[in-house]
Amino acid sequence: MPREIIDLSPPQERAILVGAPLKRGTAKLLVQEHLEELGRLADTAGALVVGTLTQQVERPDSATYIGSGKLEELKALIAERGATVVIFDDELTPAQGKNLEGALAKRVIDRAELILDIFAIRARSAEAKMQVELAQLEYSLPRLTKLWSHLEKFRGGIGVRGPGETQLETDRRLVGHRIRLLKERLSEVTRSREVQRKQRRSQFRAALVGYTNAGKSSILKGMSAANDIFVEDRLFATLDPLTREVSLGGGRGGEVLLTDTVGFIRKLPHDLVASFRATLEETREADLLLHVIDASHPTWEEQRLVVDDVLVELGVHDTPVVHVFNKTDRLTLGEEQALSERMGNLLPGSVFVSAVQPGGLESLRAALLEARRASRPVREVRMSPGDGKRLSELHRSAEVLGQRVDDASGELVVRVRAASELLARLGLG
Ligand SMILES: Nc1nc2c(ncn2[C@@H]2O[C@H](COP(=O)(O)OP(=O)(O)OP(=O)(O)O)[C@@H](O)[C@H]2O)c(=O)[nH]1
Ligand SMILES: [Mg+2]
Repeated sequence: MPREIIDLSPPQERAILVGAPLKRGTAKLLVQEHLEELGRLADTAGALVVGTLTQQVERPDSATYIGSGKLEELKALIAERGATVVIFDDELTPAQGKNLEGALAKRVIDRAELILDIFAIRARSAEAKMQVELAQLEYSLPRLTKLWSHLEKFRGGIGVRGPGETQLETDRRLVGHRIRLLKERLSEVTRSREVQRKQRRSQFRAALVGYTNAGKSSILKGMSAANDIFVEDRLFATLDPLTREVSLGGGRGGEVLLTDTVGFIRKLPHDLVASFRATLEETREADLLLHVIDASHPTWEEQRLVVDDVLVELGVHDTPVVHVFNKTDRLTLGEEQALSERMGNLLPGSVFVSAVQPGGLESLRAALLEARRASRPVREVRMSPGDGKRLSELHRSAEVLGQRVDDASGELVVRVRAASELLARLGLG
């Protein structure tokens, strides 16, 4: 007799997406694209999208974000599609979230909350888990009353009094306590990471940054020929930074360190950016940023600006950037030519690659080799032969290509490829 299969997985959430951009903003032009991306986020979080609703608002209603007519429409749509959750593309205030939940009798979340959810589901390392929890707590702090109204519903029952102000205060204190604890633990992790980083200080470092799903991990995989790198056609496949040594060819010392990082997205919650700061420290210390762009994406230009904004928020806007247009295999030859001509003026130095085509990363290799040469010029420095301290520092932190004694002066002449800052620090610049 066939055994009965019991499905223990929780029922899938059925989501309705709401996009309500401001009439005077530019987001209204891209509302469909933004909802499509929100749909991908919902899918990544495990929900099924059963409907969408849009409205252009003059300014958000302070109580319910959308107007009362739209709210009725939303109610009807929820009933018709059997929705279990409503997801707003725009940021809701704690009060709006609470009011909407009251009016719709369904869970209501916004884009930021959805992104936090996804990070929570996908975090693997202890560090990423702590960072996500910290961001979630920071996000929930001003919304604690809302959480409580949930719990009240669960408790149900007539005559059960809601938590008074005292309970709320206790909660705030507990959350505050946990936040402090997480911050302390995270700063310990940061310290040990710093030690690791110092050990690799001498090498040229490039960091892959960019919009989620642009192909950062695929590029690291292609460049390092590693097969343990996780690539997936979902948003936020990567949360933890991963650094690999990549050989560029071109002889001895042709290696650079390449770091893969978490992707960015529109309206990335500030709490998340703040708590991932430690992870993104790798980005901050890089000699070069490789800004990876999905050239085949219809809104790549907007994505590029989003990434630029986050980089400014992280304080890394002074690091040199090479724009890497990826997925060119999805463009026609004509499209690729037109793009490269346009970028020749707009973003000189851009490279055009495909992470999945054989040989598709050669132009990036060349650009890296060039950037490395430029930032680590070969120089001859002179010192006294007895200056063991500086000589050993050069061997440790730079690449010594040769050394000889100058017959005339008796000085030691060292040919070295080194960062100018290092030579300056040693008084050899
Ligand atoms: N056609 C094509 N697909 C690519 C290329 N590069 C990456 N992809 C695909 O794009 C999807 C995302 O690639 P990832 O390398 O995971 O992207 P990522 O930037 O690391 O994404 P996150 O870690 O989510 O931020 C995967 O399905 C890849 O196979 C490319 O050059 N051409
Ligand atoms: Mg990735």
